[in-house]
Amino acid sequence: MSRNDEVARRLEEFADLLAAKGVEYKPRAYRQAAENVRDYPGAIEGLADEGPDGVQRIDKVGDAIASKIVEYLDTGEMAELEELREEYPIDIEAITGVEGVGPKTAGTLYEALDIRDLDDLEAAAEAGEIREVSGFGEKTEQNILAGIDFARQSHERELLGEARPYGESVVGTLSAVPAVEEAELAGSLRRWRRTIGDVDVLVGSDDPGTVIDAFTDWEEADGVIEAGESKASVRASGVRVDLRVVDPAEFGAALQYFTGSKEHNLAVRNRAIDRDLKMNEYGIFDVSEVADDSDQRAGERVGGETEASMYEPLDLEWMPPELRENRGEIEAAAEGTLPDLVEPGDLEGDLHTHTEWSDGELTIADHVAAAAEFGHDYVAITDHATGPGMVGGLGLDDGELRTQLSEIREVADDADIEVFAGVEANISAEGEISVADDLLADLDLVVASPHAALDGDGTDRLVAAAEHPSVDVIGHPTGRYLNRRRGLELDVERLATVAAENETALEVNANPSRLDLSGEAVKVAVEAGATVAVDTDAHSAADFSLQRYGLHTARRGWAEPDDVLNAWDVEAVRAFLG
Ligand code: DGT
Ligand code: CA
Ligand code: CA
Ligand code: ZN
Repeated sequence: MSRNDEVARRLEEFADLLAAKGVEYKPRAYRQAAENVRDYPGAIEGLADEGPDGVQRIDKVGDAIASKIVEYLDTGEMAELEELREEYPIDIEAITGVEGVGPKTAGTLYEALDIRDLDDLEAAAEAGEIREVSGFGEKTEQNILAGIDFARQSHERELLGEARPYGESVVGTLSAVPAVEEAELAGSLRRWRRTIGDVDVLVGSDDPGTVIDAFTDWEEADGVIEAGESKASVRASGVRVDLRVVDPAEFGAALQYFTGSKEHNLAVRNRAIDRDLKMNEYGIFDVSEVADDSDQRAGERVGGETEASMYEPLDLEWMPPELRENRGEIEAAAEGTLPDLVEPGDLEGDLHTHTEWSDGELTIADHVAAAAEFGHDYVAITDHATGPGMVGGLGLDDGELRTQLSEIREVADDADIEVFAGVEANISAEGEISVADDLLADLDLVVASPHAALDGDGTDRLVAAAEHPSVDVIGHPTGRYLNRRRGLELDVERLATVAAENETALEVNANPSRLDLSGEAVKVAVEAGATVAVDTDAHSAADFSLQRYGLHTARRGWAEPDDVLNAWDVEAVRAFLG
């Protein structure tokens, strides 16, 4: 986390705690300052070198706030914030994550009922205590109760796309330490799960002390939670990072164990028990001759240096981490029928992207150049059409789309890569497409996405869209935003069957806030014969690199290169688009 983000977070907490206390106006000033600090393009510590006057060059940062920022950068604390935290010892970020509960309400509930966290809030709501507080009623209490589970999920689990860069950074740092023989991510991050409880890192080394020191000195760590002889945990930008250092001879066993999932490990371990083998984080052991197996390393060791050596004695092929969810991978590994998963290098293009014509950043020419620079052979320009869900004049009407189409053709003539002229049309609640049929027919590629009425069952409307002769891709099918909005419920199998019949692809939107379809849904879709498209929905040059999150999500859905439209070459894609 940049220091700008760090400062902004503290100012936001300041604002919330002031509001909890019932202070007026000031919270707003702190919040505006926080926003501008976060958006300030330079490093705030550079400004702070000149003292409070330097920091005040940021808009809406007055002298009081500027002094607190400088104080924080100098000492690591804001004394007044610490006082407020003592006065209101509440997890304000978690509590205000419940829909309808603002900081002021959180303050009132603390004063009246000593509610400090989500557990307290839930208990009080269940006991009917909240409705007794003045200003609250039974309805409010029910709403709070209904919102707690969702808030809990959002609060506790970090998005894959936020946690992964920290994980990679720490593995990079540790790999550079000479005492480190091997360093790898483990846990849900290695399995590319869409949300992450904590980051697990595993190192093989004969000198754990040196590794632990390097880890606790990692420059992105905000603080050390605990540090022992072979284990340590730090916090980086609100994410907990757990390190374990193991004997290099046992690295494979530990990697297998700590990659999980728990469900996968349980099923594999049962298979071991059936064969008189015992497996744990130290290895896999033949215990048929062992009477007392309280010693974890008892018996004859038959594997453990590499991960594959943990599976071999069980007659199992090595399984890519994305598959390890006990969803049939163990049976497939036993039968030798594991999928040949799509690989990062297989993707040749991106079929859902935005330019400045709607809400993207770049001109068409610059956007195409950025796609080529990223390494793509083709890119589709799919700016938003106007229609349901497009607020504030965001989308293009049919006339504007026609004008854009001719400009796309001009850019395409001079481009080094293939450019598909497209649109992202909206699917109405009734399943209609928000662009005229003759225009749709003139475009190379039509992405149709739901952007409004994103609750309830969406299968019928998406089926109708998939049957439209010009629609090529259903964009972010459920419309979910992880931790924020559940999106549509779908009968994926029915949708995928119709999509397969109509040569319509289903998107795996790679944006880490979406990852829509999910891995589970991809598995159902490809089994039903549908093709998926792993697209970034890029709005800037940097966004092209988000594709890997979609790719690994598709791998979690057992997708092979044939199942993925943009793993095909340009002629094959053109044929699919018809
Ligand atoms: P997370 O952190 O909630 O996103 O999910 P994981 O899968 O990273 O889980 P975590 O961090 O609690 O533990 C890392 C791995 O360690 C987990 O995937 C499997 C292994 N593990 C942890 N606890 C147990 C356990 O009680 N039994 C077994 N078989 N494996 C465990
Ligand atoms: Ca974990
Ligand atoms: Ca962990
Ligand atoms: Zn889009």
